[in-house]
Amino acid sequence: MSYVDEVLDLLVAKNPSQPEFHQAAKEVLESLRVVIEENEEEYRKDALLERLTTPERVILFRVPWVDDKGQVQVNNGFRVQFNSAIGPYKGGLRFHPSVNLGIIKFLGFEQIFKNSLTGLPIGGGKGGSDFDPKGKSDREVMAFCQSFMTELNKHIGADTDVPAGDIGVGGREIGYLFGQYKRIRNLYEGVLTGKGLTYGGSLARTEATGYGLLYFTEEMLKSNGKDIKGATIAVSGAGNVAIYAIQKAQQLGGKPVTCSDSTGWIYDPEGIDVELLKEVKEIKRARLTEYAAKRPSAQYHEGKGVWTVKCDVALPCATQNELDLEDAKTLVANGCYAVAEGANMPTTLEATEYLQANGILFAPGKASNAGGVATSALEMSQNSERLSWSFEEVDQKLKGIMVNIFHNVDDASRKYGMEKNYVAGANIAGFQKVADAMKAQGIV
Ligand code: NDP
Ligand code: 2IT
Repeated sequence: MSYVDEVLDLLVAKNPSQPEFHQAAKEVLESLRVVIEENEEEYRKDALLERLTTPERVILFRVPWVDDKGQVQVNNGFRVQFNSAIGPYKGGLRFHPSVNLGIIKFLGFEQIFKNSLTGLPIGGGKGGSDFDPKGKSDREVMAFCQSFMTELNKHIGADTDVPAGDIGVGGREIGYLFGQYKRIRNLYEGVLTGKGLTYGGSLARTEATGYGLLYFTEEMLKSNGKDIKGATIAVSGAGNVAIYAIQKAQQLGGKPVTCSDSTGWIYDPEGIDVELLKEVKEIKRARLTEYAAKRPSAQYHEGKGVWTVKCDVALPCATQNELDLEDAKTLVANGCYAVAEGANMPTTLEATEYLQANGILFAPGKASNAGGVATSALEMSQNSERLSWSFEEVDQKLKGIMVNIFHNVDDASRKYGMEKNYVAGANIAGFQKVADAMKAQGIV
């Protein structure tokens, strides 16, 4: 049996009930087959793939907090410190009821390669909780964040592990988490990114994932003789990534016509009104029905459906496995020519294969959504030198990083004879730096 197959079998046996982790590992290891086969015996002897797929450390903890009625609530807390070969662990925190160890492991595993692709010195990690911030008062969110950090602070630090936001964790949560870290550790340091601008945050970090997605997409389209200008774009999600993807798409001359949340979706043929969307989602934390109520051109539908809208480019920006084989068939039938992932692993493996087999340009999240974590690393740099760069400076660096990632991914796919397979290109390009660093550091 090939080394890749051995490791995949072992991984499934050793990590039961973690389908998302299996999915992420399968996609990466399948891509790496060509690289591993060049030197299979050495990789096997060093157990490089077993080490790569086993987290360096997994921290599980209880998060007790008191709700507004005086009732004690208990949630699970997680931090997976996956790989520190190329830098301190770096990756977001997700607060969502669906969070479990398998979800955090899939996200932490993806983060290793994504962070490597940025070219910056950051290792891979991820964390979170099954806490649901929806419908909670500010005081409840603060109580939860303080309890979460009361445990997490023991395991993180500006040169050890630097968390940030993800689903359900935005500026409000990062503020409460930072305050509690500082209070307990008596340290004012860049232990979190995505901080507010008055206490060490970076300009353009809020916009970075969505903007970066569009910079990557623009470069990918350009290199394939297409243009974002004039393209009709279907976007899913209505959170941090989706909002700033829509904004940058409009700035580049594209026309995003959809967005969605966990209960329904909007089709707005005149183009999404970003200011209204921000007001509904960032300020009021309300449902998309409020967007439709204020926008005569918008149609609101319950449930799932953005991929049924005819589009040139699709940008899934909500959550994992939100674009399945049926959706992929609909997109192809409707003439869509590019799919770029803003979310982490939003496309199922079957859907990805179908899109690629039908000649759709497909950008995997670990490459196309790397702008968020890249700008987090820029926030770390600014914190270290105790300076703040201008919006334009950060944005220019972000753009340069995304354009570079596209070309590194494209070059890797060509080098291994898989031209335009950006999934393989991203996995191979991300792997190489991490594998070299792991080899150099011995058996640890
Ligand atoms: P947010 O919490 O800001 O937004 C998530 C959006 O997706 C919300 O509109 C949410 O709906 C919607 N959604 C629909 N279905 C689900 C579901 N089953 N689970 C969770 N959300 C759902 O998160 P982000 O925009 O930050 O993250 C979106 C995706 O992008 C995630 O996959 C994340 O891992 C990834 N990502 C985020 C980065 C960042 O910097 N924030 C960086 C790179 C990737 P509702 O409004 O009803 O909650
Ligand atoms: O998935 C991701 O890359 C993020 N949620 C951002 C991580 C970070 O450290 O900024």
